[in-house]
Amino acid sequence: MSKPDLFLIGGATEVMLERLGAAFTIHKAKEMDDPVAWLATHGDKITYVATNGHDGVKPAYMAALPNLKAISCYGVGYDAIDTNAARAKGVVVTHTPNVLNAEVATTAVMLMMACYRELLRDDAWVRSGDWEAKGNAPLTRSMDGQTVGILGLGRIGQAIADKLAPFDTTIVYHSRSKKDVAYRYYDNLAEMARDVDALICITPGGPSTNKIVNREAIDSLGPQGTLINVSRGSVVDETAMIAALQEGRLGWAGLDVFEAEPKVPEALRKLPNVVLLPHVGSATVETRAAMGALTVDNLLQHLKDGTVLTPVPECADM
Ligand code: NAP
Ligand code: 8YV
Repeated sequence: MSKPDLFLIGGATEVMLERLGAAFTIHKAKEMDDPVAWLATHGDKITYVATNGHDGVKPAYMAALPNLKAISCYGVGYDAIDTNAARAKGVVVTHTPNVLNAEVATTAVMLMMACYRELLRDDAWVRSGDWEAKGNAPLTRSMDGQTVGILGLGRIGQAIADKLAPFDTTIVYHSRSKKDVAYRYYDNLAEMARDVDALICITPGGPSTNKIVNREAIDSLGPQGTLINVSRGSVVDETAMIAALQEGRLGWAGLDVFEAEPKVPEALRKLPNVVLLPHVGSATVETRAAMGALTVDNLLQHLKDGTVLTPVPECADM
């Protein structure tokens, strides 16, 4: 019996390719000169798609996949996939929640530590010979005992709060709804930003969070404040953030995600008070293996009995 056809958007690990290849005939968008043109001819035979949070599924691809059954996203964030359009076509969308909570939380804490303890400046102090030439590096700030505001106290937000506990932090949070937790809840983001030393963004991307960290929130955080973003670049008004960092209205920023990544504004790259990472929140061998396994497991499960393991909330009842 011939294997069902899978359209692979973006990359996949060797292990994923091996497991997928055993069950599906894989068609790699990345190896096609013109994927839309290829789909115009072959799209009707594709029943499964594997993609990732960054590439998602372009509307032009969706339109050319009339017999699609499931989209499996390698990542928990799925703002690059139009889940309503998928649902309307009877296509179930899956993602990879929970398996990356600890890793992304580590990345957030690492960025915060790097900002507070000036990791990059002090590394450069040693490498440049400044230590020998100028003496001890200037003092930094302690990360202990800080009040930290978490924007988006979901799965990863809670993991960040847990990882910060040994630093004797006071955790507060803002999200759309109050959670059943002991931390103080703010229904207003700017108000929370005014009361905290550091603000950590870990909401989904998409229209409801677009630039919610705006000039008002940034100015509320203030010259002694630290902004950490491990959510999506779209969540922070990047232009307002850069201006605030340049003018000393915001102290520091630790960023894993950017508005137009992998393009990062030159003005941001030049700033000394930022730590920049190339969207590597979940990017360890161990965590990517777990994400890859769940991405494939969802597809194999659907192939077996039409159910999936971890649907996105919008598709939970399909
Ligand atoms: P989750 O469990 O669904 O948590 C999301 C949180 O955001 C919830 O507390 C939610 O609470 C809040 N939220 C949603 N919309 C909001 C809004 N408009 N205003 C304020 N709060 C809002 O998701 P998760 O698994 O923790 O993942 C969160 C996100 O992290 C992903 O969607 C992805 O974008 C990002 N991420 C980044 C990386 C990376 O590599 N940097 C890796 C993994 C994930 P309410 O519903 O009450 O508002
Ligand atoms: C991935 C992420 O880098 O899970 C997410 O939402 O942002 C990251 O874990 C992304 O999905 C691309 O694979």
